[in-house]
Amino acid sequence: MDKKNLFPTLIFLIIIPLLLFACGGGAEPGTGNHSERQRVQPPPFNADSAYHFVAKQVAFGPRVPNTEAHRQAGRWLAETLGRFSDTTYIQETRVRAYDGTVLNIKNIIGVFQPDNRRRILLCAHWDSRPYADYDPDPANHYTPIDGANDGASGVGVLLEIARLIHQQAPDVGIDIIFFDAEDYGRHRFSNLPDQDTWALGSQYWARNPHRPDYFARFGILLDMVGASEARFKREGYSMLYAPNIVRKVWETANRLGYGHMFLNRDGGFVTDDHYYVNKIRNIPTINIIHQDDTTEHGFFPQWHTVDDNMEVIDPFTLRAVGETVLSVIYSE
Ligand code: AHN
Ligand code: ZN
Repeated sequence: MDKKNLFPTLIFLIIIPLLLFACGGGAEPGTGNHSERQRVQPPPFNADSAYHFVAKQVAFGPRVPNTEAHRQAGRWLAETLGRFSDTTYIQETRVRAYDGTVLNIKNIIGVFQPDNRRRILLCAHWDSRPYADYDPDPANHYTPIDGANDGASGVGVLLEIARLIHQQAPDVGIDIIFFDAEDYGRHRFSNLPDQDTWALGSQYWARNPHRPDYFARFGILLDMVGASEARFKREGYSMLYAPNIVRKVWETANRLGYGHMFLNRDGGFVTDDHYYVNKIRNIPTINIIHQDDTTEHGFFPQWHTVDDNMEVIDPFTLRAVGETVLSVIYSE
């Protein structure tokens, strides 16, 4: 074989593998466009660990402000989050509830990588409702609830995320806030006005952040993220204030195989902690919240009843939400 005939062959031998390599690198199976690709593979979310964190909170009894169970649960949450985070803040204050009751409350804040200027806020409420005012039995209308799903589920998922980012740090700084007194809103059968009666802990934090110049690129609130058959629709205020974050999170869930739970449908507007984080602190924050239009109140069937207990909790739902949030923070 003479040199002239060998040249085109050599070109092909060199160029073809190069082309294949270049294409292969850009088309890994299961990944989407560049903006949503993983920077680092997130650690595996342990649904049993998250479930245990939910059960542990519920075991203290209803976490209603000014009760012993609330004090004990608050102490345990501060200790547990404090074991995982670099810095912990306990923000203690008194707020006035809609009925005039003065509540001793505690926002519990865990900071990871305090010197990182790129930050993501993750939050949930840790208190439980003082009344089961949607219970089918009127005898329970003033009974405090376990709030296994309404409250403890979001905190459980975030404690598991805290445990994991402590082991393997993502590229961004994370702030985890457990807000108090979200669920002391006006009783269904009260004649008092309802304006701003919910989310008292986040209203306080939004006006008095743990660091005066606090800012995050975006925030994610988890509320009622543990019931079996949970369905998450695009919540109204989330779409109003942070539509691109909703899109990012829903696309991530879909890519992970949870498209049947994160529906591409609009839900209602829910006055929840994220509303005040958006409105007062101007941090674009979404709410991942179980909405169900077959119930009269629009939430999961046991909402604000004495049946919102551990029986409602399904580790599969905790995992779907936990994996999705983890994937979002490790791709940031
Ligand atoms: C209202 O019903 C106005 N807000 C519901 C927010 C909430 C209660 N989240 C959990 N419990
Ligand atoms: Zn509630």
